[in-house]
Amino acid sequence: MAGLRPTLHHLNNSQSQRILWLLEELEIPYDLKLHQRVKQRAPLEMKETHPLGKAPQLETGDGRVIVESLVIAKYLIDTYDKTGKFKGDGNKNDWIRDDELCNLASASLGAPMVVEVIMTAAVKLTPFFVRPLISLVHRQLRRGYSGPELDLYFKYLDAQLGNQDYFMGSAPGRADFILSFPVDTCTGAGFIDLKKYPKMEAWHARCRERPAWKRSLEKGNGYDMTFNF
Ligand SMILES: N[C@@H](CCC(=O)N[C@@H](CS)C(=O)NCC(=O)O)C(=O)O
Repeated sequence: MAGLRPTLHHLNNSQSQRILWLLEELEIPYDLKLHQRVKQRAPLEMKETHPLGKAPQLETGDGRVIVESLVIAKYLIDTYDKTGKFKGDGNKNDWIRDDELCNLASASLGAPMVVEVIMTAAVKLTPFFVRPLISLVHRQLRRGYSGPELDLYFKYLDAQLGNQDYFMGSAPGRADFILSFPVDTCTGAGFIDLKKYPKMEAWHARCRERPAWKRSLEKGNGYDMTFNF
């Protein structure tokens, strides 16, 4: 299996950037198919490889197409990380912590983040004469739900880092790759101020300084998470 060359179907300004980053960290040969958003959505051609038509999609080289970022990241690390560099450095940095943080990133933190994404889009897309009303609803939702929830999860993540460089120890693990997307979204779109969470801010900067991250940006087709549409 490890001899087979995977292909990443990648979409600009999307969560598949974290899979591209992981592929660069693994330093394995892979093919990259770049897809470009059309009116913010994935192009129809992405349905040629998987009926959901979303990114990321990973073709394994033996004809299988894997979807869902958590599963793709697990497959890549299980298959290609032969030295265990990205599997956590032991003690409490084990698979339970990895799974907890990956699920927190996707399900728990994802919920208030999606509320912010939808309400931000709704405010921008509604005609100007109803915009004050939608803005009011957004502010109320932010005050009563998404704001406190995002703060809860970012505070928790800040504490989880402790004195570690990465969530899985001295090197990034699956949880770090997976968390990068909600953190990029929440900071890029201004849903949270990362300065309030100093360890998270340092972690974010540390991830962005990694040569593999920089290479992933060069190889991709854009990663603008500011939601300026
Ligand atoms: N749960 C999936 C989500 C896949 C997904 O929704 N991808 C977005 C990119 S962030 C997408 O393709 N959006 C374009 C569209 O739905 O048209 C995962 O973890 O990979």
